[in-house]
Amino acid sequence: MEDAAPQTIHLSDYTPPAYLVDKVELTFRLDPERTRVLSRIAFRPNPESREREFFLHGEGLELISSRIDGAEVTPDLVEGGLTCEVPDAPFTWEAEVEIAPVRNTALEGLYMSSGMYCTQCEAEGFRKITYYPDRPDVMAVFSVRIEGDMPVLLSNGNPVSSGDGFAEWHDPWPKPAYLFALVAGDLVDHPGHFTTRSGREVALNIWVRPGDEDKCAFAMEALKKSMTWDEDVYGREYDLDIFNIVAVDDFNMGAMENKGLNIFNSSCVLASPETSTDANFERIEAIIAHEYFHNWTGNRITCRDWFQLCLKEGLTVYRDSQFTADMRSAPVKRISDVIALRARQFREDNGPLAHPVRPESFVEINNFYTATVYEKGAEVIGMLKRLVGDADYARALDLYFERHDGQACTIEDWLAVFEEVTGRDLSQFKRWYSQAGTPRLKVTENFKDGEYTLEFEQKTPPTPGQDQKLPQVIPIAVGLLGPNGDEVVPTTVLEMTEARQSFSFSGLAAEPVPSILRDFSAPVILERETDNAERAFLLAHDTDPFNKWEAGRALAREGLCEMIVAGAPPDAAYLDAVQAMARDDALDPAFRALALGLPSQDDMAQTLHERGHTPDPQAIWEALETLRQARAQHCQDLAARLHAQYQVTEPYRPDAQQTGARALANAALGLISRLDGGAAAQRQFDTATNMTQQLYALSCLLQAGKGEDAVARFYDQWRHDRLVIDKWFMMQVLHAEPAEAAATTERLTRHSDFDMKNPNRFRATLGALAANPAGFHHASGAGYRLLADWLIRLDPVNPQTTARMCSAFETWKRYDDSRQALVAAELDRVLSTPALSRDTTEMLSRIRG
Ligand code: 0A1
Ligand code: ZN
Repeated sequence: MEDAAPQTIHLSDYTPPAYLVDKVELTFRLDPERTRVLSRIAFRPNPESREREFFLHGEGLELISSRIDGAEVTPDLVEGGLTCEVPDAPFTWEAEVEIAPVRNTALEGLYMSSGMYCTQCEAEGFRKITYYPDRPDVMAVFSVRIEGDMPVLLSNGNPVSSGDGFAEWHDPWPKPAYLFALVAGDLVDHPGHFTTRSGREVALNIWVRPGDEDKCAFAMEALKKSMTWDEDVYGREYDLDIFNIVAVDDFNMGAMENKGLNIFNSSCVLASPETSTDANFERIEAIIAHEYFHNWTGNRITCRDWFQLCLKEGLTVYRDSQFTADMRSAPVKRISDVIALRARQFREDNGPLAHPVRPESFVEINNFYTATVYEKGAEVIGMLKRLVGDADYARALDLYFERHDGQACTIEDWLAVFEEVTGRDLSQFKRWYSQAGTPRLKVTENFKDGEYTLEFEQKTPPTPGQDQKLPQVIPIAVGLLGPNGDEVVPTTVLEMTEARQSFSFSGLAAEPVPSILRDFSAPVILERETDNAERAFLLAHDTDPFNKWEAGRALAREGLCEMIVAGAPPDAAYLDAVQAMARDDALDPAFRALALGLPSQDDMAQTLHERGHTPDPQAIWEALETLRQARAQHCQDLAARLHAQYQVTEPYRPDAQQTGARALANAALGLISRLDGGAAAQRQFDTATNMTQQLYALSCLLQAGKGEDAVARFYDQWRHDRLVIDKWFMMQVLHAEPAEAAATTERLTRHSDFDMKNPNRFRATLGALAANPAGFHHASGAGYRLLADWLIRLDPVNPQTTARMCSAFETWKRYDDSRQALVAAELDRVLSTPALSRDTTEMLSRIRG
């Protein structure tokens, strides 16, 4: 049945399900072209609902037969599913359907990847497997039988029995259909074991394609650390006898938390020093933890409806960031998270795709797995914890798990446990969930007779569908420094609730320097009149690592603005300050590497736009190049010293200490390569013993225009490794000069290894073009045209990945008239494509405005 006009779904229209499910039994007879799915489902009328229509979701299914209580029935096939007359009492529904996994290129439902069967059911993929009430508030116990001539047959829960060509699984924990999973293939196992603190013995397995088994050890250790951490910090134990992880090559997202059977994009699980960078290792550790933590925040307690997505995602991101902070360096994690938040979430929140952490309507839910739901959702939890304190946060979580285990919940349920534990009224705090847009926090200060006053004013700009914003609760962590750099007032959390509000500190001997929004205590844009002398002072003296880094970042940003807007030369204050910081061996190398980073091109475009300028992508790129060159000259001796001093001589470990040292040595190599024509980078490339060194050297060589030989050698060395070849595609596009970027990308799409059906490869190529702003926004419009061509090509194959890629265009209204006209024409061209998917249509219509 084909879709009619796409419907908008509203949170306010929620009604409970008409029927509940007690038990689901599924049998799969696997076949690439004709998989048979037999379902036997025990339904009963929901006493909480007066609705009596029996509707089951279903998409792309061929219905072979159906029965109610054993008697054949003929349901009405309707848009998106079927309806049927049913008894007014509990009954058993049985159906047999046929699907074709091998033709499923959208990678939702049951599909094939590199010869194996796998599933992706979140958010609404189960309806592509069989007819079912595919909504998260219908939770049921599943038993699954898989028949197929594959050596490994996996599903959720615990194994029941298996034999030649079949396996049976039973999951005792009621779950919504989006957590269903099935995997069948020729897989090998990297086994492990964990004993929970109450003594449950859990078999752990990471299943991969033969040949990848030597790349699982790191993920296995990360899994064990996650299991221990969740017991220690949240008191949460694992609840089955087995925990399986499977790596698949074709996957739209990073990974999926299916109950007892997590499915991972192979890029988020496979790791070895030779093929993975330190950043890859860190990401794998975080994603393993994230999916594992979902077992409680997402699976045992799930979402009532998809508007509540942040209930599981914001909380689980918050939990995985706490985990990473504990395993590695908390300041480095915080700074990295804020860099990512500003790059992705602030960009989203200040453009046409802005939406609340809990959206109020959607056309396609897959379009709402966003930085706002995930990352801002996590920030909101961090603010809540800061406001109520660690002890009450822990008590509220205990109550949440105790009260809501086995339920499908809402943000109201979540906030209620905090209100109950703390006695606070969180109705104003709740605006963080309903108001979109990044609040601007303006600060002015006054010092008189030993009293220092900070006056704050908050304003959130209008966002699509929300013109007026009310004041939000903003926790502002502040410390004060005396003129000699000593901290005279340690970190205090000011709780701002009004549109305008003042806070005073008395008994001060001299006018202090404020360190505001320490640890980035709220996701806001701070606006304060200050100067470079004060920024340099904070960079030197602030005891808060986040604000120390932030001061350096602000110095760089201001200097770049002057260069771009007024043609100023690189700022000497910045060059001196960054050198002093980089030279300071008492500071963590990872922190120094971060502080040597510069604002991205997109950051600068965002900043200039905020300040009323029309950003010129070419001018931004040139200013960054000039500043990098000036820094290289300014820090020439230091760079050579750091590159030598921070070489790691011990055997490779992807831990925080070695990662920090390699990051600083690589940052130094970046400086050196600006002056030596790539000689040092070539040496590092030739002698590298790990991917962190090799890939960084490659990027320096590309940057220096000396990459040709290294690019060819890299390909020859790694042509057999899909994940490394993704890096090869990406590097060439990311480092292409602005005028060349579209042509380079286009050339790579003609390479025999380019495969648009593989989301990783598509992102490594076309996604990298969008991540090369000067190239993508080149005045010729070639970047826009190329991306639009590929959106049109990919959409019928994989709407979800196409739709995600559309966000490349979300900033188009920042730019000049000529670029806007070019983008508008491309957006219209894609939008007018016949049979464009609901996913892509929604994204582009919102972006077009
Ligand atoms: N829940 C997963 C991410 C995920 C979301 C949607 C997907 O398909 C639309 C797939 C995976 C997580 O948060 O890790
Ligand atoms: Zn998640």
